[in-house]
Amino acid sequence: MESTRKQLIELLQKQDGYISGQELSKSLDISRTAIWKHMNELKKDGYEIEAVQRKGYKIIASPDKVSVNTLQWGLDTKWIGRNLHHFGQVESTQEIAHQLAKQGKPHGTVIIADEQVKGKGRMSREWHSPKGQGIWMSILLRPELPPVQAPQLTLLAATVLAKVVEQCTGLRPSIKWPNDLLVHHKKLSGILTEMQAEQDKIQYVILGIGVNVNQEREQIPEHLLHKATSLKVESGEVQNIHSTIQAILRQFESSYDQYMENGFAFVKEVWEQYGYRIGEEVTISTMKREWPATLIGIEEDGALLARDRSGKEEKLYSAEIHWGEGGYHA
Ligand code: BTX
Repeated sequence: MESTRKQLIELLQKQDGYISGQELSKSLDISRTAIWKHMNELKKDGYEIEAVQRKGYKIIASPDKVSVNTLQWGLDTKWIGRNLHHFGQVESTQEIAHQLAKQGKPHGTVIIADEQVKGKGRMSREWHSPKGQGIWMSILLRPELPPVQAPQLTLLAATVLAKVVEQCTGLRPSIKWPNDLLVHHKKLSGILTEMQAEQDKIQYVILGIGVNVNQEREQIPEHLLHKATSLKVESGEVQNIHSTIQAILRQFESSYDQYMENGFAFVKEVWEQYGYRIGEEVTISTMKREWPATLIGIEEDGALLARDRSGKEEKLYSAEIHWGEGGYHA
């Protein structure tokens, strides 16, 4: 049933003009009544389908509804999202992605939920993921890379999100090392990278992406108000979630392929164009200490480069950046 509908959408999509019920029923080997029933289901999914006598059917608008059909409709990617799972409510898309990875699902598998009730941030922090208001998505990757290079994928994902946000809304986000996307100093998006690896080989990486899209200011929980924002709050416009997801997937595939072919240099370049507080003094903290330092940029391997007040430069692989009074950080 599901796959017939998918084929039906593909046939309608291929067509510039109309396609007759007869042609559809022949291609799919089902009756005209069955076609008509499927059309009604598509309409329920939010597709606008025009039916003209003696001409046939044509899709005139795909819905602003997130479903496997709407996400795959017009998604012209080679490997990302070809295998796509969509859920209403889940605990965390990361957990589902791990299960699917262990079942052997392919590189590029995408898991999307409308709502997460146990959305995860880094270091067991929570990620608020309210229903239908954002992008809560995990991408399963099976890169042929040594495990030490996995953090580069986080930086790559951050550049992808920055580009898409800029293209879709005109807002100019910045990336706080390593992975927060900020607009007007508030967090719009977060990335959580989890990896399963052996000594020198990655088995898989789950790249978790959370983007606040259509929350109104009043809908952001009190405890996050001073540090979180959404595309709607910043742009003043409701954004189409499913086309934003498609834009992320397209951009991700193209950047990932480029990275695999040419290495990290171009990611570094893009990252530094969006880099937050580069050239400014911030407070850096690690598990062991906290000190003021000027951010210089990122290294060829993705590490953060900072200079302390004595002029000494240091490469950091794991640290938090703070600024402002009271060491506030997003
Ligand atoms: P992080 O550890 O950098 O950020 C988590 C912190 O951000 C929280 O402690 C909280 O202060 C703040 N925060 C929580 N929710 C939000 C929000 N919606 N917007 C802005 N700030 C918030 C960032 O971790 C990584 C987030 C990845 C989320 C994705 S969603 C799909 C996938 N599934 C899953 O469970 N996690 C990932």
